[in-house]
Amino acid sequence: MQLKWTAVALAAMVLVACGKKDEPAPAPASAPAAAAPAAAPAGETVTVRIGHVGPTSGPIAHLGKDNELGARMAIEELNAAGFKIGDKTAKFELLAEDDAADPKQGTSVAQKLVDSKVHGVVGHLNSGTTIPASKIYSDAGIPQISPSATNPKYTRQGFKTAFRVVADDVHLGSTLGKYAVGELAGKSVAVIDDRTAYGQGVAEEFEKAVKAANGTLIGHEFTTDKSTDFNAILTKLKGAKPDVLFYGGMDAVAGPMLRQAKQLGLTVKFMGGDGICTNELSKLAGDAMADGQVVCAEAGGVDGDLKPGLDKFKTDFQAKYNVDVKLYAPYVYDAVKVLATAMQKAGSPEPEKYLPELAKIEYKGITGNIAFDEKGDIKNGALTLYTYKGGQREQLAVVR
Ligand code: ABU
Repeated sequence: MQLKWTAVALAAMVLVACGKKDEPAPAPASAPAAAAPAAAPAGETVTVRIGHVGPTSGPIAHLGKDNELGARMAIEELNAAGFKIGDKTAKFELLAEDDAADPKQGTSVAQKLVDSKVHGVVGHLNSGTTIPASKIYSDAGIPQISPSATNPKYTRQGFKTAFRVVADDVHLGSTLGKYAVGELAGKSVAVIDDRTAYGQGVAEEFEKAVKAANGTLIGHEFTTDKSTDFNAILTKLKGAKPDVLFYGGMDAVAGPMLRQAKQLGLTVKFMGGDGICTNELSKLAGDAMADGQVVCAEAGGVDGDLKPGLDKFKTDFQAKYNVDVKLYAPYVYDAVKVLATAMQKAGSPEPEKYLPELAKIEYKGITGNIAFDEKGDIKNGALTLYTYKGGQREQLAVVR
């Protein structure tokens, strides 16, 4: 059944998540000596090592650096606040690693973090690195929260240590597929994917939804996450006269693809998942992106009462690092705070002690209310649909 994307329907889909507010508790000003006979000596600290992994080199280094800054911001705040775990002041250390979006490098740096005895990991950014790395963290019993990897397999391996604070590709692909047919009148749809775990997965979910909505798939071509020349596949697809072209991949490839599509006269509606849904896309596409031509979805989002908190984070981030949030920095920031809060609840940063608290956390973050289902996926995850006007991302709707 086609989904009608009227304002009323969209509004009905927007849910205000209800979760218990569970901010990290501030450090107490002082503790009465009589009430804490077993307390550690005043000023005692506990070092907490948080690993972060993303591609800070290669074509999507801008996204890896965005994520890493989100982690730095959270850790600096926790340290400045004198965050307490048990009766000790926690000193958080960030161990930041670059996996270059490469699965082999991803497992190599995952093992390095395990060897460094990290207490928790936020990352990786890509599904193709997150999934193989998750076995290494699971074997070591180290909790991992991905702030951006959306392939469903990550949380479907039975690992008790794997968590995700964004929606997955089933949600992304199915929502975008319905939108393509229902709202963009995309009766004939073409698809390109980059053959990564993310690109292939989100494209497959998109195709399923298009077919379920009685759209017709008129072609599916392939590229890679490092390709720069798309003329052959775009020319082939142009001959089939699609209404909509969906790209499963990241913004670094989607931008040049949009340029080459325009040069070839292929001026179709262009769609993609969260990987293309950045402000960087308009820079990468140059003048090839017409207003309203591109529709994409971020795998999270807030509206209503929660929106000012996220907007403030983005303003503070810009002021602190002199760079705009690219995509998932707020989700990384929340993921670090979630780990810290679980440690505080357990009174210990040791993974085996705080993992049960993490599994049942209810945390009110800047990206919304965070609680996990039995697989480790965020409960009631949101998506935010965007288009671009004047080169700027413009929100269409938050949907669940
Ligand atoms: N979710 C888009 C980017 C990361 C990934 O899943 O590969």
